[in-house]
Parts: sequence; structure tokens; C-alpha cells
Amino acid sequence: MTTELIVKGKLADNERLKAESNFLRGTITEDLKNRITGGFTTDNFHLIRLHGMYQQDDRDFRAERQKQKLEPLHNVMLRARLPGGIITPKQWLAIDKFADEYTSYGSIRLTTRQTFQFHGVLKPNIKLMHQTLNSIGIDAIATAGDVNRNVLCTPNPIESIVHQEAYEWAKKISEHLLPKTRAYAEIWLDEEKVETTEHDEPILGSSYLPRKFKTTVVIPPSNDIDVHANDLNFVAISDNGKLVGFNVLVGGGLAMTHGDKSTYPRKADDFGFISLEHTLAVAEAVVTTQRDWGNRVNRKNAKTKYTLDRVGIDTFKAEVEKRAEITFSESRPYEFTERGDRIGWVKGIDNKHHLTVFIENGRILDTSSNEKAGISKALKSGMRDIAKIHQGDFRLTANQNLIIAGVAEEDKADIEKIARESGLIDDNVSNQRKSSMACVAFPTCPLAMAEAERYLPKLVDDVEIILDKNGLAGESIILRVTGCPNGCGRAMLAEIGLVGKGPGKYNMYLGSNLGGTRIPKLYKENLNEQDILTEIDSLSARWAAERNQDEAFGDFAIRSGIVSEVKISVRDFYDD
Ligand code: SRM
Ligand code: SF4
Repeated sequence: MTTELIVKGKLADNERLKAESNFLRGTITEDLKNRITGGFTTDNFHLIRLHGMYQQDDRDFRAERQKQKLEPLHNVMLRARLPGGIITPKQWLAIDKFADEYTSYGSIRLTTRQTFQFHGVLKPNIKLMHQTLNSIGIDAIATAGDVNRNVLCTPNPIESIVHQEAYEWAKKISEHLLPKTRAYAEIWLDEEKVETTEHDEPILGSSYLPRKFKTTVVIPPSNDIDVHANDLNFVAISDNGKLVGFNVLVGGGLAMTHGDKSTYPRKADDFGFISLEHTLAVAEAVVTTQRDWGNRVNRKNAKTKYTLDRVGIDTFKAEVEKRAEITFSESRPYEFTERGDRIGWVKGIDNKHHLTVFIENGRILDTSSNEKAGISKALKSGMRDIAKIHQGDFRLTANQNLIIAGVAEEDKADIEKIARESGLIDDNVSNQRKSSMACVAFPTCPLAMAEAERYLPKLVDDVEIILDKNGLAGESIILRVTGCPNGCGRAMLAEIGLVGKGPGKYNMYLGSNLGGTRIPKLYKENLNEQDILTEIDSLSARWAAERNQDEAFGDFAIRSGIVSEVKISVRDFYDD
């Protein structure tokens, strides 16, 4: 390999700890026995991420505990691996029970990557958690850390034949790129210890990837999984209702750091079309190229998007072709026109019914975040009651919602009744609320600079009033809030994106489009909550008065020159 493709310098400390971890084992087992602290020590704090967990503490209580000279109340957040977001009713009942009995928040949190998280699991219960999941066929391998994460797949039950095929590919890609070390089975499931060698980890190697890596399988025209947030995307191309291959998009990602222009959101590049039999070879080649060429010196520039910009798209693509022993052919035509979930019932071509329910912020709990407004919902009980009778499956969406999929005609009325009584179906949810999304942020996320999940419900209440006042009742703007510039709520693909800057302060970005193929541009910095409403009021008033017929807000913001268009990610994203 030519040396200039590799960044030279002192390796980031994460590289040392991965390499020294004996294929992700570290001393996690010893640490688990240490009951003096509720947390994990030294390298294990980071290593548990590769087992799907993050050490956290509730930031609402941090100062109080510090005052009392107490250690933070350490616990873990677990993120499950659920390729394509499919979960069975039996699995649901088990995770529901675990959330009740062993998590301090009692919630099941659906994420923007089609899986669920438990928040607040104490150290003595961690092993039980993994064993409970294992007993229902779920694991948490590689849902965090420097590996390929949960593989997303458009959960579109209407196109059920293509969906089924695409889903099978999402599962296969997930399995193919998983770490092969048996560390997870040994530590959490008490399975026999077997030595792992470099030979056993042929794709990831003993130092795993330079940074997290994200993959999707998407079925146009829906871009519900937001391809441009991902390192590697397989865009399903079908012919006569049958999947024939994929267009491959590489190098998307949304995170940045305030004030550091070497970091930026970036759209994925089109590499071309491949037929189905090359899918795994191409997935592997993209991952191993990024493994070998990704920046292991500076983690801020380590993701695939930066590798592509550093070595050049053509060089990266040629290396993928060489490693996969293929030649990309010209991309087949497709278009992304939408991203939201179709809330409500739809009938699939399999004659089954599918009910998409809106879950605000993905938080499944018996009292909704609108408690202050006196509205309470029994979402968790409702889901449990449905799981007890449902014969199909559940599909988690990348918009933090959930589909009760595969309902027979004769079961529809019973499911609808429970869903209505528990608030899972709520006819009063506005289009604006359905188009809004926030990341977790406070109190559990250690990186949050501003509120997101706890801010969104009230923000949407106010935006609804503003839209109404400006003659836009029933219209909606893709509105997303993230508590920091890491961008977990994908604000950097929103028509209005709010990115946390400090307590109560946000930067406002404008101008993505409905298909999610344009990165928004910075409009104003350091806005407080009142400033945000004032801006949305004047912007939406202009939109109402000046827009072309059916023109979406993001398109209007660009056409009218409120912000300029980000065409080439880096150069247009920052003005100088
Ligand atoms: Fe994220 C870190 C939550 C999707 C970019 N993300 C975190 C952590 C684990 C904080 C930490 O490192 O300690 C957050 C835990 C909060 C909590 O208490 O639960 C967190 N991210 C989430 C979730 C739960 C947000 C949500 O509300 O649903 C999403 C879980 C996805 C999953 O199931 O795997 C989530 N994170 C995303 C996305 C969106 C996506 O992938 O579609 C992004 C932007 C896309 C991208 O990667 O560019 C995202 N999260 C990050 C980053 C920045 C990565 C980078 O490139 O620099 C971090 C911080 C890091 O990795 O250093 C981060
Ligand atoms: Fe936490 Fe920031 Fe991600 Fe929100 S965007 S969950 S605040 S890391």
C-alpha cells in the first residue's frame, strides 16, 4: 500500500486500548466484580461500548451528588442490535418487562437508527440484561464503538416483496461485518473461553475500525433512513417488483464540532451500481479500505467522509473495486421524494394491514412528555397489550416511530381499540409534530450542551400556533433538534435544524429538502428559545406569502436567498 494514504503521527489513545484489549475483552470481567464503584474503570469505560453499552449518570442529579461528596450514580445505557428494526411481540414483552424491573427510567427508547435503548441499568444487573436479551435472540454486539453499527433498512410493509429481500440483505450485511471475537459470549453469557487471533477477525482486525461506521439498505422513493447520515448505503434497485441490485453511496455523515472547520457534515458520494451477488464483497471492501486508510491519529477526522476527501473519491472507489474484484457500473435512476413515516393504517400487497404509530421522541413510557399540559398516555401498557395478542411483528423506524406490521383483517379492530385507548393512535397529533424529531440529550447524554428531547414537545406546541397564525395550518416543516453538534437527531438534514450550543442556546440551520439530499446552511447563531420562535414566525410568514405552489419550506429558504445552497459539502458549508 502507498504510505501517503495513511495518516502518520501519534495514534489516538483509543487505538492503544482497542489493540491491547485482547479482542475486546479488556478486564471487563474483573471490573464487573468490583462493587466499590458503580462504574467501569480505565479502558473498560470505552471497551463496553463495543458491547453495546455506554456508562452514564443522570445529569439532573450530578451537582447534588457532588455536593454530597458522592460518586455520580453510574449506570449503563444499552443499545440493542436490530438490523432493519424488526422485533417480535414475544421479544417485545421481554424487553418491556426488563425496562420495568431493572431500568431507572422505566422506558424503552426508540432511536433514530431503528433500535431501542434501555437507560439506567445498574452494574449488578448488566449481565442479567444481556442474558435476558440472549434468551429472546437479541444481542447488543457492535451497536456502539469503532465498528459497523446497526444496519438500517426501510421498513416499508407496502412493498413487501422488495422489502423482505432488502431486509434479508440488511441482516446479511450486519452479520458479515460483525466482530467475530467471542468476547461478548464469554463476558456476558458465561460461554467457554476461546482464544481469538488476528486470523479470526479478518475484516475488522485487532484494532477494529478508526471510528464508528454506519450502513443502510434503502428502498426509494423513501429516504426514511437518511442515507446522507451514513458511511455506506445500498440503494435498492428493483425491476418488475424484484430486487436486482444496489446503487452504492459512500461517505455520508452529519457530525461536526462547533468552531472546528476541519469537521463538517457531508453527503455520501455515488460509486455506481452493483448486482446483488457482489453486495457482501463491496460492503467488506468499503469497510476494509476505511479500516486501512482511515485517520487513526485524529478521531475528529477519522470517519469515512474525511478519508474520501483526503485520498480522493476516485482513489477510494478504485481501491474498493480492486478489493471486491468488481467494476461499478453506472448508477441506475432513482429518486428520493420523502422521509417521514406514513402514520396510520396501510394495506400491504400481502393483504395484511400495517399500523404506523407516532411515538414522540421515540420514548415509550406510560406518561408522555406532555405531562405538564395534563395529557397522559399509556404508550408502554398499550404496546404490551398489543404484543400479547399481535400475530405479526413490530418494525422500528429511523424516525423513532413504530409499525405494528402484518395484522390480519380479523385482528385489526382489536389492535385499533387498544392503540386508541392507550394514545398510540392520537388523531390530534399535527403534521408538524409528525415532522419533528429530537435526540435524547439531557439528562442522560454526557455530551449534551442543550436540551433536545425535553424541549421539542413545547417547541412544537409553539410552532403549531405560529403556523396557524400565518395561515399554514396543516402544513409542516421538517424540524429537528440536537443537543450538540454530533447531530444524533439528524438536524443537519432538516429544513429547520437546531443544534445545541449551550444551555438554552441553539444555532439555526435552514434549507434541507423533503428527500433529504441537501445539507442545510447556518442561518443564525446562539438563539434562545424566544429568538427561535421569533425567527420561525417571520420565516414562516414569508414562506406563506411568497412561496411558489406547493413549495416546501427548505426549497423556499434557498430560492428566496434566505440562506445559500450547500452544493459541495465543505466549501459551501463554511463561508470562507
Ligand atoms: Fe449519536 C454519541 C444517542 C444517532 C452521531 N449518540 C451519542 C451518545 C452515545 C453519547 C456518548 O457518546 O456518550 C448518545 C447517547 C444519548 C443517550 O443518553 O441515549 C447518542 N445517537 C444517539 C441516539 C439514541 C439519538 C436518538 O435520539 O435516537 C441515536 C442512536 C442510534 C442507534 O441506535 O445506533 C443516535 N448519532 C446518531 C446519528 C444519526 C444517525 O446515525 O442516523 C448521528 C449522526 C450521523 C453521523 O454519525 O454522522 C450520531 N452520536 C453521534 C456522534 C458524532 C459522531 C462523529 O462522527 O463525530 C457521537 C459522539 C461520538 O461518536 O464521539 C454520538
Ligand atoms: Fe447527545 Fe449530542 Fe447526540 Fe444529542 S446530538 S444525543 S446531545 S451526543
